[in-house]
Amino acid sequence: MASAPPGLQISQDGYTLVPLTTTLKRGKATDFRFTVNGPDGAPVTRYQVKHEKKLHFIVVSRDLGDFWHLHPEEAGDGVWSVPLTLPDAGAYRMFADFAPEGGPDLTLGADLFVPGDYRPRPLPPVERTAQVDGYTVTLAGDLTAGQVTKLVFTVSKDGTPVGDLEPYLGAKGHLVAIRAGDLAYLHVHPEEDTTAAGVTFAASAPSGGDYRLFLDFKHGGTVHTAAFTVRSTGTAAGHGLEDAHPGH
Ligand SMILES: [Cu+2]
Repeated sequence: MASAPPGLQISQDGYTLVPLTTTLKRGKATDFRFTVNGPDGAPVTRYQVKHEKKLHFIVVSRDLGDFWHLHPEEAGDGVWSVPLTLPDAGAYRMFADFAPEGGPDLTLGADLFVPGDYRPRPLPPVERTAQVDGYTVTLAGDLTAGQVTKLVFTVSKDGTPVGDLEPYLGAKGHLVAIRAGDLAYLHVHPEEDTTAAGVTFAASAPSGGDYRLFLDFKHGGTVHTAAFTVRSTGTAAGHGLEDAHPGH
């Protein structure tokens, strides 16, 4: 059996994600804590550094309308701690993206909940351009099921390409891609750019269907996040998702 895409499991290869709480109060700043327990059952304390950090912590609302990319601090004894405020009621997915020392690259996922009246938002339509904080970000390239493809993002402001993006996590940008419907987490790798104006990634979609892409880039000392809905072509996993989106 082919292995599942990352992010769908709370436990894999002997490593288990253990949130110390999974229910948060709406709008309340929380010291969110979790451990990754290893094959011996104890919290992992030694990690490899990937993209300048030992652990990348992503939270999305399950409707993919909200996204956070945070870097928790080690509070000691393998306990990770991060300030987290979830503004709306609903269901959320947390991801821990890491590699234990001597262990595999893993992305484990767990659900979080905020009680209250919940109105899920529809996935935004497929678009090549996104606006964020006064920047316009344009996407070139496509996702194709079962193939590695290049995605190139160009950032501009007031109609002029931004040529002086600042390094963020060891590259000119950081990309997280998540499949709509089950929140599978794609492995995406930054590529060395041959052109100054673009930020390039190599991505591989496990199936056809819709994905939400979150590009973090740094400019003016601030990290900005541009989000795109992208439809992957092809049917590597055989879903026939085209029929599930009448009107698109
Ligand atoms: Cu990170």
